[in-house]
Amino acid sequence: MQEKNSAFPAGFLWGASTSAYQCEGAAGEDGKKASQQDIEAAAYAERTGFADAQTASDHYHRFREDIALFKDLGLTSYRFSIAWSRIFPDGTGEVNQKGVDFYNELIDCCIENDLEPIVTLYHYDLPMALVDKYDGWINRQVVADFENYARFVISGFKERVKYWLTINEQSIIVQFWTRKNIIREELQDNDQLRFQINHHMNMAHAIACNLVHELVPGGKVGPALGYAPIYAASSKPEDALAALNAHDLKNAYYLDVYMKGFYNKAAMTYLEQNGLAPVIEPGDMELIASGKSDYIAINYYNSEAAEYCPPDQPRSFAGFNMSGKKGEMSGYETQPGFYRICRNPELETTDWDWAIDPIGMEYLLRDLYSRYNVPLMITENGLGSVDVLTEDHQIHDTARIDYMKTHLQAIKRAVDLGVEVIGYNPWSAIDLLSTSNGYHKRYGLIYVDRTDTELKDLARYPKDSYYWYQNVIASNGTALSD
Ligand code: BGP
Repeated sequence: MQEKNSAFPAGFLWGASTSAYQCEGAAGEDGKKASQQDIEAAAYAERTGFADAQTASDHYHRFREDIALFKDLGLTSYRFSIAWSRIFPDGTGEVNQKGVDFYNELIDCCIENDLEPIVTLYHYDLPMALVDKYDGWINRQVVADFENYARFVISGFKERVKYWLTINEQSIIVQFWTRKNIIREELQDNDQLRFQINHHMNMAHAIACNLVHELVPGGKVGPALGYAPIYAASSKPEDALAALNAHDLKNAYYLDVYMKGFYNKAAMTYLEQNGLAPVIEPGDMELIASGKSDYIAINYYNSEAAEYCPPDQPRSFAGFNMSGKKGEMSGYETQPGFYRICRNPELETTDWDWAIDPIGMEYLLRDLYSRYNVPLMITENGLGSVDVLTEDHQIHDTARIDYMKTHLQAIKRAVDLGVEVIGYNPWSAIDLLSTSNGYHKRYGLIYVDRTDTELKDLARYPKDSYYWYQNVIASNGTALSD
């Protein structure tokens, strides 16, 4: 239990998160060209009827109004991403000054309102021009083009941005690679490419770390990893081993690269034995080892469970629930002879079958701090739900409050045991385009009045969770023990 009236550490960053293509809109405006997510979201909208990224939450035009609401909420940080194709519409070459101006204004506005900007360099939205030119992240050329983009952005904003995040959720990109990238159909059966893309991202990550250290006075940089702690499905030793295998391939495979500069041995051996390992060229690992992360940022929504999987099973990657009806998960990741992810019967889930596990937050913070001993930051955490706007413009999102409260209490317990947690940036600051369910599935502390099919007036209405979080922040967390 949390100690009564115990405050969070001084300077703790009380924030909230968004990503560019999910909230900005203006997808083809002021010189910006399409990103692969603009194209992917349009195709998905066509198939499903969910919204696309063209207008999204119109943050591009309304960021001042949004930031004023963040200020009233009491936020002290705002995590957002930069759209590469707003800066370099073709991925490389000509800079789009209007795109640079937008982020200059956004960053200035954060600072004027006492919000620490936390900037993600890449959140799934590769310029489509680079996909057309050379298949995007599949091709090593992307690493040099990312360096050019990252150097430009980091140099430009270095005086005002101290906290940088490199690439959002490499682990999720591996699992859902055809949703997070546009991949030609004839390549989609080649699972090795998932890990090749990730290898290129590891190089890009290291380059970005080095650039921040070279260019930003006092700069801090880290990955933003999608992370689920993995429990054994039972106390059978073979399930415990399966959970360890799953941890190695789904978590340590990324974190060891970021924090130790090499690939987790057991995970890499499994990939090699199964023809999935990335091609590593001379010099790659030296580059990767040179990029040091100052902190680990974690996007945490749910924990997972793993069980023994016999070697004769067919391989599959993560399934998903598209319907928002409990129990309609399409499947679970199966790595033959290594592990199978399974439902954890001990935990309640969201309507999208994501296990709700506040203790998992405490578990992962403790575990990561013991393993890597660097400060930790939460850059996503939140509850996706169908929110209802009442006639008098209220949103009674009590389940979200409960979710955030229990997860923050878990963070505090980890802090009380000595874990250095420097910030909490829940997903999401405002309602925005879900990666899977348009505006049907909302996460925001602030409601955006639009639906998938109707833009309406895009007015902003604080939800009950906004006022609850405001109280938590004003008390520096002591209100969590009430
Ligand atoms: C994370 C992503 C976010 C966000 C969130 C919720 O994986 O970094 O971009 O969308 O998940 O996912 P969804 O929108 O599919 O519910």
